[in-house]
Amino acid sequence: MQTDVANQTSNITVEDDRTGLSIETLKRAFADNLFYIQGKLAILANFTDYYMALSYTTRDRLLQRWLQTLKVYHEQDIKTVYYLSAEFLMGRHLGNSLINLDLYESIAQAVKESGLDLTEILEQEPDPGLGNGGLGRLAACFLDSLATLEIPAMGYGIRYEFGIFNQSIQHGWQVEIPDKWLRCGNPWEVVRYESTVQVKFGGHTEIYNDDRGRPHTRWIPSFTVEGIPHDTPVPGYQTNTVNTLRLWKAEAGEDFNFQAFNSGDYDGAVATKIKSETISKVLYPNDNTPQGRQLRLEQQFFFVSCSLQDIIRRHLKKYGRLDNLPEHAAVQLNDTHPAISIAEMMRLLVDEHGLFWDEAWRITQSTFAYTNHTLMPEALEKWGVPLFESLLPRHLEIIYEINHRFLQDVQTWYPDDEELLARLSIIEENGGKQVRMANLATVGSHAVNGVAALHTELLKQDVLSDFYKLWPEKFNNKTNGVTPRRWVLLANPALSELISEKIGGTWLKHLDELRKLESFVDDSDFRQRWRQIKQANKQKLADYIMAHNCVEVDVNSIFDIQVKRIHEYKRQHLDLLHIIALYLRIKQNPHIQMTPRTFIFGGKAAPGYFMAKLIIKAINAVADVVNRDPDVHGRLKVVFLANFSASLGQLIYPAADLSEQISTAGKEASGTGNMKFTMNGALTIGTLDGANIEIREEVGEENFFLFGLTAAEVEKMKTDGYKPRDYYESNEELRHVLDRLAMGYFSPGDKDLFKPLVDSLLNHDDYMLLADYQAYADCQDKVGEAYKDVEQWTTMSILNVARSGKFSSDRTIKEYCDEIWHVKPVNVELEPYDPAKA
Ligand code: 4GP
Repeated sequence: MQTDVANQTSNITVEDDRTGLSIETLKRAFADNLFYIQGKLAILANFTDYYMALSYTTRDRLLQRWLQTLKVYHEQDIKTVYYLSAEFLMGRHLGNSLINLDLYESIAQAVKESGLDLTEILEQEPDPGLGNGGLGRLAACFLDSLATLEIPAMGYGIRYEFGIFNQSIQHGWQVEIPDKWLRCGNPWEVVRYESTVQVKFGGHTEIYNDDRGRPHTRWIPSFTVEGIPHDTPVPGYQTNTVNTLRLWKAEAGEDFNFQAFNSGDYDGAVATKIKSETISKVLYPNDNTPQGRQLRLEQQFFFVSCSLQDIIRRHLKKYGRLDNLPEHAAVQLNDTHPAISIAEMMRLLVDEHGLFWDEAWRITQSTFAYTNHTLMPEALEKWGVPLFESLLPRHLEIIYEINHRFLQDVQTWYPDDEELLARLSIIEENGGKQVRMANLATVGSHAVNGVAALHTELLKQDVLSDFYKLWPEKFNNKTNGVTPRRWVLLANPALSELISEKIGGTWLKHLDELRKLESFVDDSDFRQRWRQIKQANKQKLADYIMAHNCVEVDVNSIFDIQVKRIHEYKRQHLDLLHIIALYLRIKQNPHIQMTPRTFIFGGKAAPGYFMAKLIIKAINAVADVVNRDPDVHGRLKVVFLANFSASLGQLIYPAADLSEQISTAGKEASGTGNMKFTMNGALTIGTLDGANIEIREEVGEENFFLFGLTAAEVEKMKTDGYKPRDYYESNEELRHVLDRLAMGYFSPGDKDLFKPLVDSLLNHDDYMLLADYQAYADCQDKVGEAYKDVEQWTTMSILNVARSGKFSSDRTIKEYCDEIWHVKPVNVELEPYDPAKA
């Protein structure tokens, strides 16, 4: 099936009107695509048709760069980054592609001249939610930066048919609805059937002798699944480079079994097909918590095996040998989800390509690197040995062999330290044998990194401390970043325009240049426009809230926002305790002065996470009471925005005055929402956790609202015996707040509804809300005061943006390139269209 590009040439060239950029050509292409691709007459077309036609128009322009990029990569001697991730939360493609191709203005004009409005068309695109939260979105920001920096790179993942569920709020509760994002087709993917791969599962292994009588092991699987690549172009910003995101769809080798069909067994005839397709059916909706289900391990192995086979196939085609793989491929493991790669690479090299173990191990270790994204012990992935054995029998053998050799080395370095061996072992022996994926990833990689300075330190001191002692040189920090193209230029066009007017447009590729804004901080015209832009962004969000929540909010109030996954460690309920306290202050003293606030929440809870779902219900219950109480008199509003997503984020971040980053110190690995808020001029109220620490260092402590225990204090308090009830007893306001919640004040008709929440805080409070409560409330009072000084607030907002340059994912990616991957940019020149060849 495969065609060899190098040996076949044709004289086919593309037409100018599929690549031309003039308004006239764009209009014609748009109309043509509506007619010929979408099959619609303009008078009968709906917005989805327009969206599709415009996407194809844009994709044609992308394809020219994409194919040219592939050609250059094919011809040149390069090293490529392969980013393996079970999640890619890409966000909508159309707007981003237009921005990166520098086509936004022309397309907007072409669409306008066609009698339509671009922003309305952009809203039609389903947001591809192939990720849960921070980890998946980071992968998407990284792909944007890799392409922008002209680094040869490929993302590898799973083409889930159903992404993260759509969240609707019914009677205050989260209800999950399947996300049928592919229902209307996906104009951004190209299916590459010719590169289909076979993935084996189950069965057993056996020893056989080769022609020369040497023994080898082979794997006899019990079933095989096909992986079909679906490629999406990933354009860089203002560059010709368009990289590829390759997502694998699982299919059965044979669609149905004719024998079974003919004998009337219709279910049996399609059983294999259903079993195979289930593998890429749906994303597990858990963030920061693994779900130890067989299907999840099947998903992980499926995309890993597809991707590694693909990498090896292409490498062999180009170089004909494997010893030089590390010189041409750097594979990054995005958390432990793809960690089975270490064993699969060994299997492919040893069993399928006949390399000796030591050589295969050298290649594996020098090719792979591993990023850890969480310190929470319960989030470290482990798989039961029996499950492993039944699904991946050969991999279990290989893991035992890796472990055996590794522990032998450790024994020579640290003789007679049984406990050390037990901690380092890839196999956990206590309470049912388990494979520890973080240990496998660490042993099999040449670099291990955390995602913010504190997180990396804690990895070294705590979670992976034994490995750090063995190999200090393996460990390094790569503080996360976010792409300013999506999160500022696309999300906040008015602010971007103002910035470019003042300092030129190059900041979008060199975010440190934002520092130049500091020289305008006293310019009153600039300051006024800064405020007007924020105000207009707040109005847009207010309109959205009115349309979706039927709540009227005051754009002159502080927009105090917490959007992220709902998790106890992120402490949305700390925010809520404070809101209840403010409300009770008003009830006690109806004339109390208070800076008006609009508290806005958004985020999904894992469907099986009871406490997180109860927190959502509690926010909505408090909102119901507060928003309806006439005594409040415009001082407080509480809003829970349903179905938080990348696209909703683009509306929310630019409208924020205050960014809530209030996790228990030591629990949030980095955070990336914190960076998006900062870049859009919100001030942060936050703890010394994750990247907050570095944000505060950059923007200056006077421009950041800090509160709370440090990670070391949290640990110390825990070891000394933390008693949350003491805080309850000694703090009157806190006591009232908790009592009201527990008594059913916010849940008439079900007075015990929030008791589990209160009980958990009083009896365990694993995330130290009560210990941090007063510091948080005091800090919030300072925020309220600060907001009254409009001029001072404006200065702080400008300085936050001006000093946010470090948090561009371009900076992060440059560090990965220089310190882990050792890759260089590759320039892609477009070949000019030659009408004579047409
Ligand atoms: C997240 C971390 O919780 C967050 O702090 C970090 O910014 C993000 O990864 C990207 O590094 N982890 C997950 C997860 O999303 O599922 O473990």
